[in-house]
Amino acid sequence: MSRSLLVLNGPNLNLLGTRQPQVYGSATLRDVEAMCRAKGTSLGIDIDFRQSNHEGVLVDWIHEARGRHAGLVINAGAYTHTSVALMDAITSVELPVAEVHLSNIHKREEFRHRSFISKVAVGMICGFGPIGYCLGIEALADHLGWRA
Ligand code: CA2
Repeated sequence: MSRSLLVLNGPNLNLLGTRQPQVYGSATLRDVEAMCRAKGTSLGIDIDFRQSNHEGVLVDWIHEARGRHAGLVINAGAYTHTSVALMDAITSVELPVAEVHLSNIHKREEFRHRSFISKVAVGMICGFGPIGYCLGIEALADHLGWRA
């Protein structure tokens, strides 16, 4: 398997940097993508970075990741807290997953404390803003036994 990771973003993350900066910071999704690509380059990893507002599209992309990517970094947005479909898709492809959230979901409303993604992820990083994506890439690279 080539050194390639899929970085998936769920609903409303296309709005990053345009609203609610007190919660999600001022970086745009393009900024986050640039950070992920820089981290990938430094570790010799190809990064496929995507965002969709549609649950079924995210499910399709997870299915397509099998055989193309060695693992997934995912911020599923609000689907984190609701989507059995995303959880099942991750289980079905048998790829290691690093779950990422910009905000500390455990400091926030009760409904954000439950994550269906955490049940099938290797681990989860939350509360550190966009750097969390870079930490997720590094953590997966280590999990996969890749060395820079
Ligand atoms: O903290 C995170 O990364 C979240 O996954 C973000 C989701 C939220 O539903 C999760 O509970 C935690 C929301 C993403 C929405 O992003 C926006 C960004 C700017 C303006 C409006 C929404």
